[in-house]
Amino acid sequence: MTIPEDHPRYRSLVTREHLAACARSGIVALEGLTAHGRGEAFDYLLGERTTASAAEAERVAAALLRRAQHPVISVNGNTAALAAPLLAPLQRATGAFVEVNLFHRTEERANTIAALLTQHGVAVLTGTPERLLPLSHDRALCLRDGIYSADVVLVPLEDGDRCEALRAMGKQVIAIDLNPLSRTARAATLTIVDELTRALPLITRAAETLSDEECDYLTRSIDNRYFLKSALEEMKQGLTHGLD
Ligand code: PTJ
Repeated sequence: MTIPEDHPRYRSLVTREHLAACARSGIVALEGLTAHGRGEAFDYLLGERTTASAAEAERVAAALLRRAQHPVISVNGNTAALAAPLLAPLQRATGAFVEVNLFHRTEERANTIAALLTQHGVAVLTGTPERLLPLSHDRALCLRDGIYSADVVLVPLEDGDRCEALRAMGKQVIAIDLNPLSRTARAATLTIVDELTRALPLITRAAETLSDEECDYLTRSIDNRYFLKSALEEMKQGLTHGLD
């Protein structure tokens, strides 16, 4: 259908149409549509904007990626559908590897997503995935030279057990998750409570502009609970004053 540009929820409706089309072409898992709906609900409470604490977290994320020896951006179906054009600039600014890692994994989906990313100028890691993470589902499958060897992993938008497994392996994990109460958000080294397509350009910009000294300073001690509490505080304000 054609969505009228003057509809008050134009951007949201266009995004939903796009995700539905990506579900039909196999990029997004059907379950990914419900995950998106949950994200939208939290974003409403944030006022659909980047809060000051999220902007701060985005600078810390940029610093972590810049300081990493082997940074990897893990991409799932929703991330590819929503943000494929935003990943190549982030990869250039941080030198991160990009690996496709899926919960609802089929080889066909993984290849379709890798092809989409490549079309958008992303250098996607290739190879034969091995069951290298201590998980009983297919997110365990990853590349030895990719996520398995990473010291810093950026995991946009996912469920929590892999984040916990990566942390247990001694890796630093940066999550982008609109739900500050999710397992991922709580287990990560650093959680950015912001919408993915707002967050990625801000991380890229910070990675391009931070000095080495600023990166050292920002990564010296990271208080994830502060970022989660700040996001919850913003959401409480959204609930309290939503009708003012
Ligand atoms: O592509 P696959 O097969 O790997 O599957 C990906 C999904 C997203 C289906 C899978 O990882 C999943 O089920 O995730 P969850 O457990 O629903 O977690 C997704 C989290 O991302 C939720 O906490 C949402 O609030 C949040 N979220 C959804 N959309 C966005 C978001 N956070 C930031 N930006 C968004 N656009």
